[in-house]
Amino acid sequence: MARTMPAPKDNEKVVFERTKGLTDTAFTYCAGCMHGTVHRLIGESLEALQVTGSTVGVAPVGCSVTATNFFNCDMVQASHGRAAAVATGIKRVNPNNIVFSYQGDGDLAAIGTAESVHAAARGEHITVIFINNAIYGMTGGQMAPTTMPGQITQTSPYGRIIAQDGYPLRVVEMLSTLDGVAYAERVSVDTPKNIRAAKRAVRKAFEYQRDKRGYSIVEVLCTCPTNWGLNPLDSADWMRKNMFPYYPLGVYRDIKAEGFENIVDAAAAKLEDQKAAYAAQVEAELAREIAKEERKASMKADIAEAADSKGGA
Ligand SMILES: Cc1ncc(C[n+]2csc(CCOP(=O)(O)OP(=O)(O)O)c2C)c(N)n1
Ligand code: SF4
Ligand SMILES: [Mg+2]
Repeated sequence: MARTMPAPKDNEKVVFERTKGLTDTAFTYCAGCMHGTVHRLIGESLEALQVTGSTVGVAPVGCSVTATNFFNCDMVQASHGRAAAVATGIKRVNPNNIVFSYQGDGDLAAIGTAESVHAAARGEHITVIFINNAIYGMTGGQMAPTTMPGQITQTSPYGRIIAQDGYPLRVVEMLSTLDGVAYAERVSVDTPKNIRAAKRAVRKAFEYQRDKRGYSIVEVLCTCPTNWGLNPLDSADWMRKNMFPYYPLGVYRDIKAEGFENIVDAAAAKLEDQKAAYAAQVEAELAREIAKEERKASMKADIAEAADSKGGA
C-alpha cells in the first residue's frame, strides 16, 4: 500500500525522514517481525552510499518475497533458494552495479545451500543479507536448518531432536572458512545498540562489494513472533536466551582487518603460509628420519665394537 508523507507545514522542522532507500510502501510483515528493521538498515545503507540507482536486489521465497515492493532499487525475484545464483548472474553482466540477495534461513540454508556455498567459495562480488529466524516463517512455521535443539515447530512438535534431526547450521562460521569470503558478520536487531551495530555491518558489507574486495555476508538473528507463538518482547527474550549462545554475534571474517585489500591477496598470502608450514613439516620429518638413521648407525657401531672387544678378550 503506497503512502505519501504529508509535506511539513511552514512552522514545522523535519527531524526524521524515511530513508530514500525504501519505497513509500507500508510493510506487510507481522507486528514485531524484524524483517522490517533489517529492510530499513539496507535502505539507509544504499541511500548513504548513493547507490539506489545502481543497485539490484534479489528477493527470495519466504516472508520477504514481498521485498520487491519495499526497496527503492531494481528488484528481481528468484525462485526458492536460487538467489545467490541469480545474484551471481546479474553481477557478472553488470559488474559496476551493487547486487545483493536477501534470504531467509529456509531459502539460504536449506534449499539454497549449494548455491550459497559455491557463490561464497567463488568469491562472487555480491552481498548476502541472511535472515536467521530459526524457522520457515512464510509457510506456517516448519523446522529450518537453523531451528534450535528442543525448539517446537510444526514439524518438530516434540522439539528438534538432535539424534533425529541433526545439529543447527552455523552459516557465517561455515562460510567464513572459504577463501572467497571478504567479510562475514553475525548481528541482531533486538536492541538500539545491536541495531546500530547491524547498521554498521550492513553498510560495511556493501562497501566491501563496492571496493571489489570479494563476497560479503551479514547474518541477522531475527524473531518470528507469529510462528514462535510469543509476543514481540518475549520473542526477543527467547532469541537472546536460546539463539545468542548458539549463534554468537561478531565478526567471523574481515580481510581488511587482516591487512588485505581483497580475497585474491588474502588467499595468496594464506597459500604461501600453508606452503611454508608444509615445507617446515616435511623438513622436520626428514630431520627425524636422519636422526633415526644416525641413532641406528651409532647403535650398530656400538654393538660391533662390543663384539670386537669380546673377541679380543
Ligand atoms: C521449490 C520450493 N519448495 C518449497 C517452497 C515452499 N516454501 C515457500 S517459503 C518456504 C520457507 C521460507 O522460510 P525462510 O526462508 O526461513 O523465510 P522466512 O519466511 O522465515 O523469512 C518454503 C518451504 C517453495 N515455494 N518452493
Ligand atoms: S510469519 Fe514470522 S517471519 Fe513472517 S512476517 Fe510474520 S513474524 Fe515475520
Ligand atoms: Mg526463516
